[in-house]
Amino acid sequence: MGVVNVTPDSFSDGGRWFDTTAAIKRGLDLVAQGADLVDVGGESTRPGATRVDEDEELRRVVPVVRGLAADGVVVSVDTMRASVAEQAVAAGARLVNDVSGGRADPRMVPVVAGAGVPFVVMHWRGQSIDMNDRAVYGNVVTEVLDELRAALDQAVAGGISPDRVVVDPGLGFAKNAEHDLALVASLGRLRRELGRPLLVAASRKRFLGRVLAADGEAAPPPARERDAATAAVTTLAARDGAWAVRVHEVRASADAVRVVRAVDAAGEAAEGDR
Ligand code: PMM
Repeated sequence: MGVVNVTPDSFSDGGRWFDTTAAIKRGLDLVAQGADLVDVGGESTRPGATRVDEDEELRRVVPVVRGLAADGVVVSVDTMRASVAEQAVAAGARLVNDVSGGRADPRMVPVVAGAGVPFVVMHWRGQSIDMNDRAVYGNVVTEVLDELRAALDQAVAGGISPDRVVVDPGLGFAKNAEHDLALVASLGRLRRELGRPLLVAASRKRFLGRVLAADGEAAPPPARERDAATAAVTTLAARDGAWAVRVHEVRASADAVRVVRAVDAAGEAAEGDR
């Protein structure tokens, strides 16, 4: 899943694809790099971000979704607003990715249920403005599992078919670097225990900057220099059977997935020979 943030202020690529034509071109580039789907969002969720208003979000997102869908791209819409999800689906989006897992807008679950499209339910503890204050866990893996299961149950109770729900641990959302690393170490467990396809969105996130800075106590590299680190997480996610990874640069991650697949196939063939 390639990312197109139609925002002036996303932490990793804010402002780069802010006009409609540039954003559509970026989406097509990501497909050329190997993306199977493109996630279009118009609201930054970086820690401390304040919310964009609804009209502005619609203005940013809908024409990009329409343009990419018209070019045959499978588009997901990254939004916490039911109205944006609704209009994006009408413009051709085939999946709704809601970082709040249906909690920010009470109309989201019924709208997605009515549209009959897949729904990404992410682990979320509240809006970005103060989410770092909620990064408090006894055991991050079991708590994220329990809270994700509750959000999944709520989506299903609201009419979304269970086989249309994708789950996501929400790396960096109300989590510090240690929490994110513990969750990455437990992707296989999350997938098995939740029994749903798993989306992993580590791309360029703070915890990777922290890991890269840890040697020699240097400052973290800027977000755009974290793509190799992102591909490392993609390798782990692919090994753990993730359904998709959400990334800003697709090529390295698509290659990583191909290598994991080839190694797994070779491993199975070798097992068969024994
Ligand atoms: N992270 C961001 C935005 N959308 N969607 C899902 N499902 N999971 C995530 O972890 C997620 C997301 C924030 O990252 P960005 O600003 O680099 O897009």
